[in-house]
Amino acid sequence: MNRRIHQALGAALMLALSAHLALAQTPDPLAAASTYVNAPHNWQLWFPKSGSPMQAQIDWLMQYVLWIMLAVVLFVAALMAYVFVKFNARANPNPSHVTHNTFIEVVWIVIPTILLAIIIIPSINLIYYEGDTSNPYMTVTVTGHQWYWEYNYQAVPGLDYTSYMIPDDQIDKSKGEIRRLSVDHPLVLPVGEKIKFDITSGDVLHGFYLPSLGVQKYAIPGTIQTSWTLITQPGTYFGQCNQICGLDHDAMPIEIKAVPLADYLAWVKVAQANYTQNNSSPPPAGQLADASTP
Ligand SMILES: [Cu+2]
Repeated sequence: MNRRIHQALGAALMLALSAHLALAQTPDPLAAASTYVNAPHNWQLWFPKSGSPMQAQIDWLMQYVLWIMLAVVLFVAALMAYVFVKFNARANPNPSHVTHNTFIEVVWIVIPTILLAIIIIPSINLIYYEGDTSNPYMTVTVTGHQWYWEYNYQAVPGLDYTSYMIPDDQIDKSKGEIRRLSVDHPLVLPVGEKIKFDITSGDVLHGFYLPSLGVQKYAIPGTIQTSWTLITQPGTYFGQCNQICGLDHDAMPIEIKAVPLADYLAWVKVAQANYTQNNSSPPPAGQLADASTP
């Protein structure tokens, strides 16, 4: 008897507790994005830590070419040092009159050709990889304005909002905001999905530049440039407008909150209520991906 009462009491307590928790926790769909912050830091060298396969490949190619270049520079510097020491007028007063050496001439054509070939093959592969915007999960139209960004989620009716830098005197460091980088409404994207960007401008040239994701495209009035990304890890990523676009060019950073797909879909519902003018019910989750692309 006692045991039954205990069980019933325990069950009632658990029920009350879970109901209380459900009420107390209004889950923030963007919470996962604050677990990892990919931001530039003072005295940074090399590229930022890559957040997408494209940036990982760009970083790899940069270092691959860099080491080849270093080897060439060291080899040429050593040859020149050898010539300066061995064949200067004092050390070698009677110079040789040889003007041709077929073997050396073949070598200095063939070796640079091989070097160029081993650089150009991964370069062209990467160019094609960067240009392949086919079959995205979703497409966002990015429009540069003087001086803010506008994001339009093509597959979510009415989801179109602007993103302004938070002014220096309103930065709240306790919320993890970063001066000159954090914005009022970040671009929210799902991780692990291919995202296409249609990049354009409403006024002058801007640049949509996301260093840690390997995206850099000019935003040009009257035309659309495309790029894409696939963010591998939930987190906050930053970019900048990198075309001198006028007085407040420095005040149009890009902030991306990358979250798991389920959180992204939850955010879309919140965003539709807040960022769109028509508060109609959101489409089913399956329709949030591009319907237009095959
Ligand atoms: Cu700009």
